[in-house]
Amino acid sequence: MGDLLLDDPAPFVRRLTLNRPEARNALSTALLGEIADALDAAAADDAIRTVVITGGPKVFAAGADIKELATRDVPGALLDTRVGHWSRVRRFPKPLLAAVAGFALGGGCELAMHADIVVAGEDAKFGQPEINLGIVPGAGGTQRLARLAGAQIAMKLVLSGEFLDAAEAKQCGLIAEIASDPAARALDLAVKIAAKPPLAARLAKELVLAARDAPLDVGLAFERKAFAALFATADFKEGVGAFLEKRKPNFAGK
Ligand code: DAK
Repeated sequence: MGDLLLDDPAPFVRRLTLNRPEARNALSTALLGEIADALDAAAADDAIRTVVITGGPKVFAAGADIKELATRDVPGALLDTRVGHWSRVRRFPKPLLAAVAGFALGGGCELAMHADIVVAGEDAKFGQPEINLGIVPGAGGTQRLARLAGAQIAMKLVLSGEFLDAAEAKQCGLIAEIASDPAARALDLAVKIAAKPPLAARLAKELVLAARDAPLDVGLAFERKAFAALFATADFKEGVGAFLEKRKPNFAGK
């Protein structure tokens, strides 16, 4: 079996399962490349509307592969192919969910933060312990953690290497939900989202990301345009028609 397992557990839903238990799902460059390739493929496939990424029952991902990092020098870090892999993960345009059980550390926490919705198990632990290795987070950890959880929590994690448990992660807004079975709950949400009109879902994702990253005026202008554009879609007619005819909508993504 490979380090990344792909399956489609429900119509329109693809699941990516990290499968390097012997290395605690450490994100080797090869594995990160496989994740980026899988997301690119899902982005290009009309039969996929949402993606769920998950790990094992005890570890989501323990970060970059420290054995690989051990040989890194400055030019190697600057020219690292990982940078391109991470930007492909970041550009994935469809709703991306993460189901986190156990440890999500370093690059593993950064991977979870690339998801649009994170569902965590009660035993989940989030951290950016790179400081213990003499480095800092390199895949957006300092920036995303500060934006999602606030500067105080980001400072605490990045400077001390301490972890947040699931309840703390929920309280500071790092995750959406805690569930007894995070994989099942994330799949449940993915199925629900996959039944929504895909064009509206993609724009909704972009808009909420803009709320985090762009000034309010820019975000509001973008929302007005996206809102108007969606009136031109067949899915809008289908949604309204289904409501008026008291039936379930069937969205085609057109
Ligand atoms: N890399 C490689 N191997 C790992 C690993 C990792 N991150 N984490 C665990 N392993 C391996 C261990 O070496 C051990 O291997 P063997 O000795 O059996 O050969 C095996 O997995 C089991 O590990 P443990 O015995 O430690 O397992 P436990 O269940 O007791 O503990 C743990 C699980 C996840 C709490 C612990 O393993 C742990 O603390 N792991 C390290 C976590 C960590 O420090 N993560 C930060 C890594 S640095 C970049 C962008 C981003 C990054 C880099 C570059 N660019 C854009 C250039 C990111 C950097 C990082 O994430």
